[in-house]
Amino acid sequence: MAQIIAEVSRTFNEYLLLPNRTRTDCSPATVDLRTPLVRHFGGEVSAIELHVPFTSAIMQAVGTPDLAIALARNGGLCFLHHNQPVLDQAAAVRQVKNFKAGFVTSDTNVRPDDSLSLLADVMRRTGHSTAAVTHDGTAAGRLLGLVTSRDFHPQRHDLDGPVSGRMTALADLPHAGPDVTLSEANARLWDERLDCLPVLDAEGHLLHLVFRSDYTDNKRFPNQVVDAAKRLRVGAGVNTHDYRERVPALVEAGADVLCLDSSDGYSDWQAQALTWVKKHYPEIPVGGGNVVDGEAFTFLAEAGADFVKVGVGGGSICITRDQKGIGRGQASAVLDVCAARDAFRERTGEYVPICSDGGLVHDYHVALALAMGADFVMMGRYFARFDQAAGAKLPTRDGFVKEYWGEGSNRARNWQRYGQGGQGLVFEEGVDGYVPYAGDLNEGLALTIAKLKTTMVSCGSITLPEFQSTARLTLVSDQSFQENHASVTLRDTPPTLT
Ligand code: RVP
Repeated sequence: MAQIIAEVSRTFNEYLLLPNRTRTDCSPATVDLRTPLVRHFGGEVSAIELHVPFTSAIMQAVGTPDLAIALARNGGLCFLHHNQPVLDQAAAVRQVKNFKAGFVTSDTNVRPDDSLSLLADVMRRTGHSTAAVTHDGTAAGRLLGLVTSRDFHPQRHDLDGPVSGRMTALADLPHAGPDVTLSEANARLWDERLDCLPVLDAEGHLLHLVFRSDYTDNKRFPNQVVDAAKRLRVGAGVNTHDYRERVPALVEAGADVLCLDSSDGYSDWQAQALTWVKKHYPEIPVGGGNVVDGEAFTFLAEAGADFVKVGVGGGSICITRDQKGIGRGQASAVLDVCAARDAFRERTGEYVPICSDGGLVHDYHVALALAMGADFVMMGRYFARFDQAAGAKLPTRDGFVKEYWGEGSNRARNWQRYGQGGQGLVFEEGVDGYVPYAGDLNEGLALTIAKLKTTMVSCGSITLPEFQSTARLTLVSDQSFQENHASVTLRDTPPTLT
């Protein structure tokens, strides 16, 4: 007969934090959100630390190089998805690793014989007013000159004429060589009163542009997560099917960490893949999951997982529970797995971080997941709402939305994530829909971080380990849950609708 687990499966909405005494040294300015990403010996520092406990979901609708750059600059990490050809995923990783703050890869490029009207079209499309003129019209072509929107006027110049007639030719253009540092480039922008400094390789091919308007940009992100060479860190998803081809390409491209991503990670396939990665690429950390109980955590930790992802069926686009009757309330899953993580540390001396993945609906759910013991969270819906995410931004009657679809939906058809017998995706485990558009990641994430810090301050904590060891949680009844929300007629709600 089946074993019945006596404990009810609970989710984040069923809990609240009690305030603890707030000491005078507790303030949002003193809260430190650093957290370990990968396995390490207790008492030591993890080889990769996040500066804020946020990672983005391994999903087509979410991860892009732009999102990875923005998230790493804010202290978190993006896992670029593997539901794409190996070469495309490796190219995306390379794009993030090649990003140099202040050094921009030109996206507005023309050839010298292109017409001014074509140049105007390109500028309209990219929204940028400085174009590189290269021999082949690409961002890496031999630089012949620069042309800006100030160099031509539709009423004064023949738009059928060539770009070369209005550009500033390379001979008259201050430029720098490949070894220039950002501070040297910035100094030249000011000393020589330039708006833009092209950086060229030894053969004269364009590498980057440095703009005066980006001067302060670097100072905006004191929390960046970077590797030893000061390049932004980025993660990459892998599956248990093509890892023998995918992992080498991702490592070669410079991925900092991998994650085996499956809707059910408690499997021999996952243990075999972990063993293979550890044998062939011992230097690259690799996480495993997803799991929902301590037994499965211990299985993956013993197989070598460097972190373990928790969550089955709680994702906002996920219908696995409806379709297969499999899953567990996310709060119960996190609590159970974290207890197993602590027991594993007691037994082996090794700390294997836990990621709470999916089902975080409100910002305060992040605080609950962390208080329950998660080391970091992974979110899909949350990040899908931002400009930097992959889904298209679409207008509706009430404003803008972004597309967001599950990896188990017909749109993504990520059959490798869903063990349906190796015959492709037989039935959907995810839906395809929309989320409200939320603008720029930099602003949205700052707000969520601000809320997390003030929650921790109320709980009398200034570090995540302190928060986890001192947090007091209470279960809420349905009735008391109603009190979470405002109970007046809101000023912006038309009275007829109440
Ligand atoms: P959410 O943040 O609630 O949108 O959940 C995102 C998580 O949902 C992902 O990280 C993944 O674990 C899971 N997911 C992704 N696709 C699907 C699906 O189609 N069922 N589920």
